[in-house]
Amino acid sequence: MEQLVNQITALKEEITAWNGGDAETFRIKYLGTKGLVKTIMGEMKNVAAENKKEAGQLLNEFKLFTEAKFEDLKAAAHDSPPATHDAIDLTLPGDNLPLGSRHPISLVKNRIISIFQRLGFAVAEGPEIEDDFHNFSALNLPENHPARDMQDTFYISQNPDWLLRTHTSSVQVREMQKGKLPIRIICPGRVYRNETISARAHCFFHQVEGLYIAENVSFADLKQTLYFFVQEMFGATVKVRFRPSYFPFTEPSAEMDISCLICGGSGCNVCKHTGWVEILGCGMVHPNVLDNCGIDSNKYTGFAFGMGIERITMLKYQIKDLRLFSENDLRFLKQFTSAV
Ligand code: 2NL
Repeated sequence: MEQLVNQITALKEEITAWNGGDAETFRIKYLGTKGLVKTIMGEMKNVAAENKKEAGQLLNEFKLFTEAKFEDLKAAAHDSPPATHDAIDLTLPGDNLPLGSRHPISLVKNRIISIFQRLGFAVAEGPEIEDDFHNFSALNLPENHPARDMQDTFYISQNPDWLLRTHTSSVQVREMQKGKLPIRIICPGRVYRNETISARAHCFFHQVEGLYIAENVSFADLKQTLYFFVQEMFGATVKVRFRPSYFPFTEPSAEMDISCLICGGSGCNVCKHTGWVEILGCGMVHPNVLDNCGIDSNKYTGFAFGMGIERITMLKYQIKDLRLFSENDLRFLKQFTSAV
């Protein structure tokens, strides 16, 4: 055993100091079928039974050591120019490093953020793994509401109370619970819904929600804020309209349309010949939601809205298939090299 240890130590020193030639010469000498590694492996049969385990480990470690040295020699040969290489021309320009570009979702998200920041909205963020209260209960979604259904929500199997957030409203609930008023925030982030993937649906997407709570906040404030937003986002000539809608967390609720960017309102395929395209949902925060989050609904009112960033991006760039956003095809991504 002692002899084996000594032999291996000596061989390791020899290998570390190796300058006997190229990687192939090394391989033949140490790792070939008649190489020294094979030979020394043969020593196993002379090792006493009680030392076999230790010897086996030693030999194995030695083999790995030798193989690593072989890989190093190969890599070094690859990195260094052949001996006959001409002198390097230091006057040549360097290699260009390819520049990346921002993802279109990031570009549009940043644009949305900067528009709302000019109106005094701060950005708030929160966890993507949420509990039932922040994602559903606080938002006036009754226990048996279909949105809680397994079909829509990804639940975390470890704990039936945990789920992947289905909207960033949960971040706004957390802000409201802090109790610092007034609140004027937007919440960008990734959200998850259990949908079959297609050109129009994905199991995750990105959202920006907004919330403004203070005394005397009215629906007129909501309309003007969102009108300002679309003008900054899509241009001064864009028109808006509000249609009545329903969300459990707002009352009254509305959906906002903008005049079709493609045909300007005269009717085309994009707007399905209506002249209008839907871009977001909104409404006055339901008093139950304020109460659930510890805010006095007799004193305070607020408005809220939510939009899908993918949807805004598709409208802005006329992108027809949602899957392009998550496939990471450079031919697609390279088209967005400048800021929006
Ligand atoms: C949509 C519609 C909406 C909200 C989100 C909200 C949040 C709180 C309280 C009340 Cl904390 N409302 N958010 C309100 C109306 C619509 O989203 O279509 N999103 C993609």
